[in-house]
Amino acid sequence: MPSKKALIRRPGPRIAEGLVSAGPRPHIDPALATRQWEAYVETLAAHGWQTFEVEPADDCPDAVFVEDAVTVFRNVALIARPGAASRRGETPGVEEAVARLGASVNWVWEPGTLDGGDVLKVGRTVYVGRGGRTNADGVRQLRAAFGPLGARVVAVPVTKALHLKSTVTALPDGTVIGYEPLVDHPSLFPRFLPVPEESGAHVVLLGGGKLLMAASAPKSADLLADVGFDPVLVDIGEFEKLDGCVTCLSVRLRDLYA
Ligand code: CIR
Repeated sequence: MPSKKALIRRPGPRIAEGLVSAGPRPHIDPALATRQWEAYVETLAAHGWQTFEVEPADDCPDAVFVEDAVTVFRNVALIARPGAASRRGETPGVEEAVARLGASVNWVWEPGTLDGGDVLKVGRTVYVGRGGRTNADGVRQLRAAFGPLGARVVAVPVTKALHLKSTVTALPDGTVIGYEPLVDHPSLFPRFLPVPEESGAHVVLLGGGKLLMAASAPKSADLLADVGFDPVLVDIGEFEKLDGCVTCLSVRLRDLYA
């Protein structure tokens, strides 16, 4: 039975100051964000995930997007070096959490930058988005860290969205799903299924064909239900205003044993 452990990080008091990529600053309701986050965490728990809360990083408004601070392959946790300077203070708490769970820890070093949201694992293939947050040196360091562990690291240009996983994620059968207008090169993925909504491109695999998805993607959920999956929808509207998605609110650790 594979272990189902997930890191999460509670929204901090400065959540409303989180980075936004475009448009006017949205109004964020911190209390609503916290309620949405609690419902997200309860959904993970209801599907057998043991959740571990990373210590707060209250000076970092975007700390709730915990997936960006680390990427894990087998037993190795590569601590990110976030492309946005305001997010660099997020990593020490995440490092402590993964080490406590038994990971071997490695780091991305300057001049490399890498955000966990740019890393999509499909079996032993590790796609890494080279875009606004992850630079070429970060890609090289990811290759050097995970290649020797058996990963096949595939670099993917990302020019139309914040992170690779803002544009694509993968179904349990390995099919990559994405909202085509935001995907630079769909042909890089051996099996690619377009979905009709931007947030429909984001799925968290809960296990047993269940897919955690945003409530803002009902048509994509219908499409995936129609091919035999079981979407479980959660409202993460306050996080979507900050360019967040279901994937970046947790780090799923399938290969670590405490
Ligand atoms: C940021 O711009 O860094 C945050 N406001 C959103 C991060 C979302 N993370 C992700 O898509 N992996």
